[in-house]
Amino acid sequence: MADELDNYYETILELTKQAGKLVRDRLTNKKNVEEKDADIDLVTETDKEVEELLIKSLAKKYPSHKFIGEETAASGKKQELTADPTWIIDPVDGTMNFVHGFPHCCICIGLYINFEPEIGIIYNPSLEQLFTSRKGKGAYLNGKRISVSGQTELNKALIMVESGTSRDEEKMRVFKANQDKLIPLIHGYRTLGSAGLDMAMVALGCADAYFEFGPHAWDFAAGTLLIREAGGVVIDPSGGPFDVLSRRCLAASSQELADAIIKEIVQLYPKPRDDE
Ligand code: LIP
Repeated sequence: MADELDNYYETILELTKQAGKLVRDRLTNKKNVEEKDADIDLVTETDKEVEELLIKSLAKKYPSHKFIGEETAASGKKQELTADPTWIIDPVDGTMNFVHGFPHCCICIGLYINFEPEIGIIYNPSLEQLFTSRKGKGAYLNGKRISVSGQTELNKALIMVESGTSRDEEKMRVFKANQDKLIPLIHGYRTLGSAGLDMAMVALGCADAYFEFGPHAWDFAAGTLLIREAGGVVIDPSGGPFDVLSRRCLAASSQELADAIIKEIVQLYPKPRDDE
């Protein structure tokens, strides 16, 4: 199995760099932008082309593998996670940033086997930031080992948040309530417009926590392993075990900080789940 995982890792690294060139070269180009579920939930031809490149190449080399992709899901194809090796892909995470030429967007790729993450890759090609992780082997940025900050105190924490890609009334109410509650208690609120990059900042130790209600498995899959391998925690925002299909995530540099955030925030349970 170790040799197989080595092979998977080398393959996906090469494909990620190929895909990253498309994103980097097109960041400031004019784009064909379509709206998905909301007027701020966007997709471009590059999102689709990157996902197709990754899935077609992986499927050709590993025909028994399964795939969960943001744009495949958007086309209506049912997405399910089984024990089989499953690649969970967000081809351009932070599409709104990509549309604006704002260089904070990334390719997120997680490989799950037996429902557990084995490989997590987050690549921002515009800034040449390649975050990599393998189960039990640590977390890296451009080949250099990284670790979470270890911050335990809420009043010293920089917290990553996102307002999301929907203007859903309940989601906006909860987002504002949590913003109003937390801002007076913490060092600062920051938003990059990409769940993947938010999670990468926690793994890098330059942010101390991230939480969000609403994204999908493809937003969370890679960052979950990256943060855990960097020494952090990734759990459900109510304190229970993390469920990659739940559309809910709380990542933190320590369990103490996660517990402090849980005490303060209002919960939201986005529907439908990714497996509904
Ligand atoms: C985005 C996430 C972001 C979230 C948005 C959206 P996309 O991913 O990275 O954290 O707030 O709702 O899901 O749509 O740009 O791939």
